[in-house]
Amino acid sequence: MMSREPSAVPPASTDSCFSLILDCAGKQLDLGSPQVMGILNLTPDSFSDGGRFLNPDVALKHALHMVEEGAAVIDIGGESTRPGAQPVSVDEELDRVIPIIERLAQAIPVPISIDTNKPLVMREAVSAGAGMINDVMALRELGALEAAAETTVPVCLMHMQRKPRTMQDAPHYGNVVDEVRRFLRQRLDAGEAAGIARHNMIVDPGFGFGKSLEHNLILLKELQALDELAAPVLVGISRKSMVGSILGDLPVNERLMGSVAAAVVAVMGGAAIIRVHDVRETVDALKVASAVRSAI
Ligand code: 7PM
Repeated sequence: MMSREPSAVPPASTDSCFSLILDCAGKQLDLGSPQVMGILNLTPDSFSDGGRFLNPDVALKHALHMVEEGAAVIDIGGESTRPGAQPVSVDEELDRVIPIIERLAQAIPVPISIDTNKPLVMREAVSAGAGMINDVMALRELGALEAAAETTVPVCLMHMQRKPRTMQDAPHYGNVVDEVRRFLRQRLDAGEAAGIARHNMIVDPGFGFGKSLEHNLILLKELQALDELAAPVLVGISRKSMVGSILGDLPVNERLMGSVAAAVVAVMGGAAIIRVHDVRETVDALKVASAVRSAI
């Protein structure tokens, strides 16, 4: 057991390696046991006005539902960081997410995570009430390190080989675990140099981001190798193509069981936060995994 500042959970009662409670702009995220991050649905059917603006009532209802199901944090993104997504302008991203964050921050008791790589969106989202930054570019955009440091909220640094548009064109590694770990260590160091507290940084191997099925499987099998970074690990596998491929090219709406299985494997490998679409099912499965992990 490692105790890291700021600590409030007695080590004997915890499952994860982190007796750590993150302060997400006044709302707490307790990583003493594995937690679920619910993905706020921003698919076209939750948009009105020809698909440009999200209907805040639909978003609020979905977020409240996920909180009732046990989500400890809600992730919201303007879709610009999704693989293959059309890049959206900063103004469009702000128009999409800021009104939702303002509403959600008042309405839900758990922190809101903003999925963005744009410095201005980070700043505006935290001003609007977001309590965490989720950056699939790991703060590599110009000005992102400084913006994240100034917000003082926790940041998730994700590994991605190349850029979303080209990342799945024959991804290649010498040793995928070593290379992902080295990248994340370098981004933790860059974050710290920019003034982000070590205890406010989370790492994520970025399943599906510039990785073949074999790369994803090795990373999941060897997840424990990231413990060396002494940062909480976030894992996002929910409904991803790695699950579909393993199950004989199952379509995205039939990947629940496989996604839950992967979440359990990740928690047994030490993951602290699991990012998912299906909150209730994952919360139940993680309670079982966590109970097994903390058995003495
Ligand atoms: C299409 C393909 C749409 C893939 C959306 C995706 C992660 C993330 C995403 C992750 C963190 C998805 C992905 N994945 N942020 N954002 N970790 N930190 O399946 O694995 O949601 S987008």
